Amino acid sequence: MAYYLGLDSSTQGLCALLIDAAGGKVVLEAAVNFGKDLPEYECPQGFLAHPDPLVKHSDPLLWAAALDLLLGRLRDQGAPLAEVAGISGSGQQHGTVYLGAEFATALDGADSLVEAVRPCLTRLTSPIWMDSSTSAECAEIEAACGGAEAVRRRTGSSAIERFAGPQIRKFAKAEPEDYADTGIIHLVSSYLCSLLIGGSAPIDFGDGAGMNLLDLASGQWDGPLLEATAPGLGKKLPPPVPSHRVVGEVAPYFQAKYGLAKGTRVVAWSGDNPNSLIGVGGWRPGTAVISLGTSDTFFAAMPQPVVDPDGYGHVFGNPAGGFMCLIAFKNGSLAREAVKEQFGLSWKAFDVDSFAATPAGNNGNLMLPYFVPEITPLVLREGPRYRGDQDFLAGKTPAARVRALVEAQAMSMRLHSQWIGEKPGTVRVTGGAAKSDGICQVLADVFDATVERLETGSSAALGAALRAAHGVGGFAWADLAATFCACVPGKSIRPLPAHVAVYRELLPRFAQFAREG
Ligand code: XUL
Repeated sequence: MAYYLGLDSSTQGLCALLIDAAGGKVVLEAAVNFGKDLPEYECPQGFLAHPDPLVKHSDPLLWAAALDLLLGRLRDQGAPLAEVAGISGSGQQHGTVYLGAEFATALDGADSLVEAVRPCLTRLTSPIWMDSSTSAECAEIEAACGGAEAVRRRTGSSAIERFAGPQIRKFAKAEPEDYADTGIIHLVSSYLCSLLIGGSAPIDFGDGAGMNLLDLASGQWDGPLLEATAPGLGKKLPPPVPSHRVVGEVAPYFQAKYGLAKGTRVVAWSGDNPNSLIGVGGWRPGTAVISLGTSDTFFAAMPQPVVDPDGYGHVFGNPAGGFMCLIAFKNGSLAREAVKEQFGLSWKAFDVDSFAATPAGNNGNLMLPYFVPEITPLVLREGPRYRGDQDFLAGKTPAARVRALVEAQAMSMRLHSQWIGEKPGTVRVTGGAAKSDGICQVLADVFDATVERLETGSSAALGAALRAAHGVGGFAWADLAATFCACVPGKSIRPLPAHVAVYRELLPRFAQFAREG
């Protein structure tokens, strides 16, 4: 029997999912929570405390410790590790790890991953995707490379605070000696992949595109951007490779300690969003994915790397080939919870009753739900804005406020995803709020697309396991998606033509309000 293992190192933990690809079954799952299981690293929510709220770093040793702990748990649970044929993984995007050149052989003869990595670190902490402290560096990089649009055209994104390039520049400027001592800079994904193969692993196109350094057209590091970012950077980055590439075999360390078989192949790791695209079955254009979480995200496979003229969306490599877009909205569950709390509503009152009590289009009552500063569109002055009748403005109609919020979230996603060119025929919705029929009906009507719902809780880990099965076992994407990413039967929601017409008319008015907002 050949099993495939997917690992997912997210902001707050590391989890594993083992599949039997031929049998079409998830065999087992296991997880480590950074705060609960490894409190000594002082990252209860996945990052270290820092007096500047814009700075968010984590401890790269924590991620190494978690890998040892998780594999130990799998072994102790009796997971058939000796029968694993292939492994791949997922890492939170954009985080960087700074190491000396000796990292490539650090695992030889080591007793633990932490002890192997510790002497190699040239920077003790790793900036992660939540860091937004590099606005100056973004401006410098854009100025040196012909402006935001030029950077966008080449890399798929404007220079973005959390992306690896601006973060590397900040380090090179602030600590030039430590930067000079740095022989290899890894992403979280390629760092953990390196540990598994006992060498320095390449960076895949999926995660590499989140660095402001990869030329999307050629799949190579972009010379002028490397130069604008930091001195000698080209020599410190691992080579970029397609995401399906087998990059090595598990190191003897993992054979001796956890019983993985010699010859177990490792497929390049990728970022959590590219992995999730695969894990929810969105590998080919036509199906978009909306993940309703703390932040909401919209992502979809794209045949061509078109870029967002407004600069909010990102283009990453699609692990199944081609490209994917990703658009993130900060006011997701955060805003839904704020409205629920404001009116003391139960989830039933929010999710069900509010939609029954109000019509599609909400009698023209509109909201811009900026409970926290928004990134898409960029709105720094927080606080929701309202437009509508007296009772609505006075907050006397809680159901209308709920509908206004959900319609605003859906219309904003529709407006800010139009640049990808293709209107999806199907939208797959995941995350906590996907259980609400009311929210899903609004999404179906605003997008004029069938909404399908998925049960997968760990889409990134599943995506990684499916990528291992594809890259090592040769399983076809269509077969893997049909088996592992089927939508929940009887839970799909079709658009209602009368509602579709209402939103078609409302959308320009909402767009105008958002522009004035
Ligand atoms: C995407 C992003 C996050 C991280 C962490 O650009 O910053 O989704 O990948 O999940």
